[in-house]
Amino acid sequence: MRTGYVWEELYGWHDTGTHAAFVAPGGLVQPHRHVESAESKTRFAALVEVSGLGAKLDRIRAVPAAEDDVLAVHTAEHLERIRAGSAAPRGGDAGDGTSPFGPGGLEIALLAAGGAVQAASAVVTGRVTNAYALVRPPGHHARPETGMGFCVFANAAIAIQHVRRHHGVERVAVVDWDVHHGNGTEEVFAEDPDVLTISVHQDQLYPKGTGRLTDRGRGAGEGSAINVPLPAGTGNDGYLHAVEQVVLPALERHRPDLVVVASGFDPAALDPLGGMVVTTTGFRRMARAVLDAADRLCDGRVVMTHEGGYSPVYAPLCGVAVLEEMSGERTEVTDFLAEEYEDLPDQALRPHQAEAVAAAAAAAGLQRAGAAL
Ligand code: 3YP
Ligand code: ZN
Repeated sequence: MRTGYVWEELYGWHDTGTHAAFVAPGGLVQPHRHVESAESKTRFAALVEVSGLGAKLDRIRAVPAAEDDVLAVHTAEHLERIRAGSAAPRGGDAGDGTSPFGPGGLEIALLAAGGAVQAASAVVTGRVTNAYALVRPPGHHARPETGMGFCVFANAAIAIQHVRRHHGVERVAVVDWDVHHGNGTEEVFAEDPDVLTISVHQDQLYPKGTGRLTDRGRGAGEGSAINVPLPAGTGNDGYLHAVEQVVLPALERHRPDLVVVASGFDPAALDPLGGMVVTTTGFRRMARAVLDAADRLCDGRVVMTHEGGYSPVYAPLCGVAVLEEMSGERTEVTDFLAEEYEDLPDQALRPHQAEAVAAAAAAAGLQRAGAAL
C-alpha cells in the first residue's frame, strides 16, 4: 500500500502579489513579495521529483472542491466574497487584508480544498495508506465566515466533512504542527465531540488571543479541542516532548478512524515568521510518532494537508523528510543545513518548555499519575 501525493502546478499560480511580509505596501512600506509566495511549495514539489521520490508515490489529482463541500464549512457569503474578488481585474482578499489572491483565485483555492478532499478520500477508501496534499493557498486559519492568515478556505476541515458525509468516517483527530494556532479548524469543530483538534504552536504568535491551553472546545465538544502553546525558542526535543506527552495520549483516548495532520514547516529553524528551531530531524520524529499511533489506532490512515512554512530553502527539506517517513522510501536528499542547527543548545528540552507541555497535558486531562509539573 502506498503513499498518495497531491500537487498541482496551478497551486504555484496563487498570486499573493506585493506586500512587505504580510503588510500592504504604501508610504514608507516598500513593496516586496508577500511572504506566502509560491517558492517554498514549488521548490518542495521540485525536490520531490528531482529526488526520485515522486516516482514512488501514488499521484492523486486534485479536482476543485464541490460547492456543497465548501458550504458544509463556510457561509455562502464567504464563498461569494471569494467569487467576486476572483472575478475582479486585480483579484481580492479573503477577508483580513493579509490574504490576497489574484484574478482567478477562486479556482485555485477550490483546487486546494479539493486536493485535500481527494487525498482524504483516497486514504479512507483504501486506495492508499496515507497521503500528503501539498496544496496552496493554506487553510487552517480560515473560519466559517471569512478567510484569514493567508488562508482562503479551510482545506482540512472541508476534507474532513467530505469523508464524514460521503465515506462513513465518524471520528477524526487533527494534529496541527504549524507554528501558528489552527484556529479555523478548531472553530469549525469546536462543538463537535467526534472531531478532536490538537494544535501545537508558538504561544500567542498568531492569531492573538486564540489557542490558549484553557480553550478546550464548547458545549457538546467540550474537551474536543486541545491546545499546546509552546514558548518561542522550542526545538526538536521540546516538540517531541509535546507530541509524546499530549498528542499521542490524546489520540489514544480519542480513538480516531482517521488522523489529519495540518503540516506547516514554519516551526523550522530558518523560518522567517516563526520563532522556533525545529529541524528536519524534529519533523521526521513527529511524523514517525503520529504515523505509528495511526498504525495502532486506524490502520495507518493519515492525511496531511500542507499549511505554512516560508523558507524556500528549508521547507522542501522538511517536506521530503516527512514524505520519507510516510512512504518508507529513502532518497539521497540530505539536510545540508543540519550541522548548523542540529546541535544548537536550543534543541534540548528546557524546563520552561516541559512546564508548558505539562500544563497543556493537565488542561486536557491527560496528566498521568506521578508526572511532575
Ligand atoms: C498571518 C498574518 C501574520 C502571521 C501569518 C501566519 C500565517 C501562517 O503561517 N499561518 O499558519
Ligand atoms: Zn503558520
